[in-house]
Amino acid sequence: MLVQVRSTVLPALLAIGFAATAQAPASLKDAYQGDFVIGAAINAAQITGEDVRGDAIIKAQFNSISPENCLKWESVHPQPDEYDFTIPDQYVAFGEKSHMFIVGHNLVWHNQVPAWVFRDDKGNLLDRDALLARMRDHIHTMVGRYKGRIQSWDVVNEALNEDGTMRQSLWEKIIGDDYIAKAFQYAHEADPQAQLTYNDYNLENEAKRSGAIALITKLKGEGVPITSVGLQGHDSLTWPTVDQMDATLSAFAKLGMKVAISELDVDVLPPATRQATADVTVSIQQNAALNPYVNGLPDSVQQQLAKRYADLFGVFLKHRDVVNRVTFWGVTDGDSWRNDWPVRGRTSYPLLFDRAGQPKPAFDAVIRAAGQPAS
Ligand code: 9MR
Repeated sequence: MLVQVRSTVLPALLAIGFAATAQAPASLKDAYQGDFVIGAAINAAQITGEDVRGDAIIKAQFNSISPENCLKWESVHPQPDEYDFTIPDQYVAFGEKSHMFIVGHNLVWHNQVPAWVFRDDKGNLLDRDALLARMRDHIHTMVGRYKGRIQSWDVVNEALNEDGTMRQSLWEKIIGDDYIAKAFQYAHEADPQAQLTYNDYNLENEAKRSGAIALITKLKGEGVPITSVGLQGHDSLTWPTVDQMDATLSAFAKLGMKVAISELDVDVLPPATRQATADVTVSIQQNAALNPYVNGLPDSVQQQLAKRYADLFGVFLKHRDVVNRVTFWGVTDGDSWRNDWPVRGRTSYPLLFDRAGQPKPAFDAVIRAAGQPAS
């Protein structure tokens, strides 16, 4: 057993140690100490300790965690009277043990929510009051259980369309636009100290960003306890531009919001959709042209990825008074949702650690970018 653990952990530690000798500081969390916390979304194998190599990287490199899937409604609350807190409790304990900033993701979303949530026992859609009661109960149960332990909740996820209008989800159709205000109120009642976030993708695009600005301005005007915006950051080598990022961070800062880069990854594969999206319902047929790097990432692309990450961190640093967290959506390339979305079974390279748990040139670039804010 000892031999097995040593042989799995040592390469990861050596990799990290190697970076340490190349330049100091050696960890992401140390490099950005005093700027913002650096997080990773972690999966069940990492939470339970099964992924020994992944856990070594998480503990060495990150001071914040997000739950990739285990706190979503369908996982934690699969039936009306059934909550399963087995993995979520371990998730929170994992973060506490390493004194991490712990994120809750998410409370109200149109995906990964069971169909029963919106229906009565005869299968009919609920009315506004009944759905509000169900939403309140879920939020109070979740936020109340981890009060003072989960520091920041993604309260509402992806409520806007690309043109900035409200998404016609069942939440919106049944309750009305004020489901968002209600969700934030319930979360605040359950833990008045928690940071409460509106989380979405593509807010760097002007139309959607304008919608978010209007939404937040309205919520703030009504005294709704929203503290921050989550920019998911499912980026590519070319989108969003540094200028779009810069303008987006300035715009939310102006509203008095803190900003979390909440789900960062950078896609290097050929785009499979015409417009950049993180809509998890999109699915495209696999073909070789869409999956060009099965046998490894060419050095030229590796360098582009490194440069891209350095540029993005330059903007985050420029806005470090506003950005309070940068969270990667996964630990190693092998863990990433990008291997199966929007095309199943591709070999994707969006993160800072490769499939063997080794730091990539992009890791060194992010470390080097620390302390050098863009002007
Ligand atoms: O990474 C998550 C993946 O494992 C799930 O299959 C997927 C299903 O909805 O959700 C992924 O995480 C999403 C996050 O919760 C919200 N923003 C988009 C993320 C990537 O799809």
